[in-house]
Amino acid sequence: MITVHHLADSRSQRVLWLLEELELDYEVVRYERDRATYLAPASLKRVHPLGKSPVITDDTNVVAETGHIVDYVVRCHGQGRLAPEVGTPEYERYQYWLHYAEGSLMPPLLLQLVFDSVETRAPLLAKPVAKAIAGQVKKQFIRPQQALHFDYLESCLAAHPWFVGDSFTAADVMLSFPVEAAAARGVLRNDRHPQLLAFVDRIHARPAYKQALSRGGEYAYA
Ligand SMILES: N[C@@H](CCC(=O)N[C@@H](CS)C(=O)NCC(=O)O)C(=O)O
Repeated sequence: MITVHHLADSRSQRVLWLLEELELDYEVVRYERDRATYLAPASLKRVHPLGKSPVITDDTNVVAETGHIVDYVVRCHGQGRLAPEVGTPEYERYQYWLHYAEGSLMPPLLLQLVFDSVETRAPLLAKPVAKAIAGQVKKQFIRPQQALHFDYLESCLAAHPWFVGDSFTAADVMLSFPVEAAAARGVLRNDRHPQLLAFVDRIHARPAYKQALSRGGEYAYA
């Protein structure tokens, strides 16, 4: 039996969704974030030393890191569903997206969160300097990098509804979190990213996505 160690408002929502898409049996153990630090509780370190979510257990296996979890679940329990056939060009594209989502796309979104908090949490006297530095980093690095990645993703959806092609795959589940976060934070624009915004609408309409929300409890991906 798979157990998902699910941190509130986190990437682990994707794993619940994947399990629902595959109609697998699983249990959810929910963890709340610390209100002040927004970090996971120490109890999550009893499952994996980093104490990050998602992490799943499957009998004696402890599987961490979203891309690895998605790949593991599809390989071990998918029975050929939600992934292209190994050895095909589609399979290579699928693998690319599984790595790209956390490896390349999340960092510019995370950097924005970090520099937003540099601005808001700076002590009063240091605020003007903190704002000036954060503003420069956002202007010169973070926003151009976000534009580079999200314009690229937009172009990838021009010919097909899903990232690997005409069929929905676990790569779409993997990319959902950064694309949803970008939509919620105003990084995506109606005039510039209509395909990505339509992708968000499409995934939200899937019955398995809605079922995963009811299994995971309250979820604010922004
Ligand atoms: N690249 C990792 C990131 C894991 C991660 O940072 N998870 C966040 C939740 S979105 C977390 O556990 N944050 C709480 C903490 O760091 O204490 C993955 O995709 O699994």
